[in-house]
Amino acid sequence: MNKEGSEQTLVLIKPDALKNSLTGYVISQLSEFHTGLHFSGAKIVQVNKMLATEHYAEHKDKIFFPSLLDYIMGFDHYRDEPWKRRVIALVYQGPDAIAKIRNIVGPTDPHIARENKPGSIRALGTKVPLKDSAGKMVGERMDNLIHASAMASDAEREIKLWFKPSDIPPLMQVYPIKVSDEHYYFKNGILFLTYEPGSVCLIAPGDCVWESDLEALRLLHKGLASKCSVESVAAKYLINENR
Ligand code: 3AN
Repeated sequence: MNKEGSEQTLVLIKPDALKNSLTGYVISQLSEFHTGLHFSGAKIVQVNKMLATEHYAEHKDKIFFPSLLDYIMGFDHYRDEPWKRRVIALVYQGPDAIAKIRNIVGPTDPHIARENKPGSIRALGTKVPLKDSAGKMVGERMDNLIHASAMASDAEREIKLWFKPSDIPPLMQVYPIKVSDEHYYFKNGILFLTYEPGSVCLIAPGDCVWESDLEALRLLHKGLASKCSVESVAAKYLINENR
């Protein structure tokens, strides 16, 4: 929460919403007129497996997890059009942003949304049967058009996963930032302080980064335990990078 008592929340307009041309509708439902909130970040993201896995980490043991990754990566809705596989990631900001947006978004399950919260965005979603290799139904996946952070700790984790500080205007930044005085390179899940052939430079000296990311990288590079994984820091620096 910032000085004016406002908070930020992450919204993802997912591939099923894009495919059904619901982007304008969703943004209109969440407009300042309806919510009193403001955009503080926006980007079009082709979601890779690392980002999808980190975003849905809490569901990694669920039966629907592999299917959930395919869904957010756009494989299901744009099977033959890989260039259309994207989500729109947005940060909304203002008093009670998390609760206000969740209220308009509605319940996770689109059938329950239709029953209990008609008019909510997810009431327009659907459920997809999941089958095993023998064709037996083993569960369902909820294609519910939109993701919205559920609570403050989720919002912080998710915004820091999808956005760098420089993606958000300085006067709207809520979470502490720090200037790095080190290089951090990343290759095959390993961090390096100096360039390794084939590695990607995530952070260079002078870059403004989330303070919590910098603390995590310092610990992880020393082989110590950290609150978050190296992938959860690296994922945002690899967004839309073609490697
Ligand atoms: P929400 O998106 O409402 O915060 P989460 O975080 O529990 O709900 O779930 C993330 C996503 O995982 C949902 N949007 C939905 O697509 C999928 N999901 C959650 N629970 C289930 C479930 N029981 N069966 C199938 N898919 C689910």
